[in-house]
Amino acid sequence: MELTLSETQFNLVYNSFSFVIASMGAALLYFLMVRSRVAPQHRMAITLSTLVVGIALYHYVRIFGSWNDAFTFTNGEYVQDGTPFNEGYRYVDWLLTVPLLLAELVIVLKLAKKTTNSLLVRLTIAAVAMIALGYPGEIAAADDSARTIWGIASTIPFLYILYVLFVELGKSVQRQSGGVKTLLDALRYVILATWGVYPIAYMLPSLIDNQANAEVARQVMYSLGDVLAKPLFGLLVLAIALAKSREDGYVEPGSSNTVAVDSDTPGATDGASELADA
Ligand code: RET
Repeated sequence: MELTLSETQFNLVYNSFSFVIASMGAALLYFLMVRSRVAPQHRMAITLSTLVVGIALYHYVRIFGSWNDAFTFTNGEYVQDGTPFNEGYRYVDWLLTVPLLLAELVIVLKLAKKTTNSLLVRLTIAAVAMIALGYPGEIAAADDSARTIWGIASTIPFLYILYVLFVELGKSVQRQSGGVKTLLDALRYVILATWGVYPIAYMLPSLIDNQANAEVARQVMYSLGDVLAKPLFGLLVLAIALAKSREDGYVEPGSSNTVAVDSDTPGATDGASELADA
């Protein structure tokens, strides 16, 4: 469908994509730099975070380019008369990154091998089904019932993923030690809050009459969702991996006080942590 956007509408999406590119790039560098602070047995989760933001960086560069190529600035407005904007980049990105994000969560838990494998297989299948079923609806017209049908089909594996994370994994999370347990709880709620943004953004073209507004809101919401679900999620996974490394007594090679005692450590007072950090 041909859209006409005001300068402000076009730029809102343009700047959101630019913001995502900067966030993914910064996260990529950061995850590479902090790697050695994590004990080798917990590094796999950081590797996955690094891959996720790297894959997203590439896709957002392509999304950004596709957005620019799709519009021409004529008479003070942006008219969509160029190469069609390719929504496919986003779905290919999710196809790769969503299973990796779920794998991060499972791997950082360090469960028995059999349980880990079973969770990885089931969550990957559900994630791939959720995204593959969502795509035909995403590219359907706003008033096409295909949008609703594919949306509902995609919600079934989505609910299954939430069931596994909140019901099945609940017991494993409760078994983790104090600080790690709090972080893992936070991580699951971050998933619930940020992943919930996607189906809402998907529904906007059917809910909002003004298609220009719907398109802008959808792109901005997907972009913010991706920053929260990838770099922010990666930072929480990093915090868990660091807490577990500390519990395992890991000290970064070549540093005297990298594993500083902090106020989360049982028995440490704030004063003690300041001394340890000094
Ligand atoms: C779709 C289609 C409509 C129904 C549902 C959807 C869910 C999408 C989700 C995407 C998550 C993406 C993430 C990306 C981060 O890297 C496909 C929009 C339920 C949950 C986490």
